[in-house]
Amino acid sequence: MSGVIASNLIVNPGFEEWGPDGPYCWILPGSGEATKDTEIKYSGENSLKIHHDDINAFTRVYSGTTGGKDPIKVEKNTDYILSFMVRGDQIVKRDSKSVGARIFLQGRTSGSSDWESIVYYPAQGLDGTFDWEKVEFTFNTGEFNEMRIILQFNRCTGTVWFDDGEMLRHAQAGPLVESQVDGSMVPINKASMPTVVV
Ligand SMILES: [Ca+2]
Repeated sequence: MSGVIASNLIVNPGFEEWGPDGPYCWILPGSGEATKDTEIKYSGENSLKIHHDDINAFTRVYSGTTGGKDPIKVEKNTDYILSFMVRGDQIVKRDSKSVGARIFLQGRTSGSSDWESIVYYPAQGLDGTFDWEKVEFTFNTGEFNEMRIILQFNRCTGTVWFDDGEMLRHAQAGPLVESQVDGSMVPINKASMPTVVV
């Protein structure tokens, strides 16, 4: 597997695969209604649609990987780009503290059970009616090597759709390759560089 180039880290990123409990590798707790939409989608056959009639409803859709429980693995102190295509219809927030639609990213270090907030994007959330738009931001993983994405639709009425999620290692960091030192996945310019302890 040497020379592997980094690719999308999100499993089922376009909400194409669904099981009895929702989209494969996504978790759907909350009081809103999250469903598969086969008519309004950005690409493929399906999108994730969240609809609220109750302005107090909140929905948080959590990313996972195999089985929906494992976090997304990333490299520490590295830039990544996260994006989703998002569409909104008549989203009305309850008040100025309401989130509406936004992407919430959390991180933690392997072995820790506590997730910490990294980014809310956009901070003020999306509302109103808008056609498919790409919501994208770059973040640095810092000391975290595990990530969890939460698609939020909180304290608002209306409908939001998500499709085509993508989490990529930032291009400037170069592709990941297998280290000749210990077999881990590292940036290509560090692949053959042994760790020196002085
Ligand atoms: Ca799709």
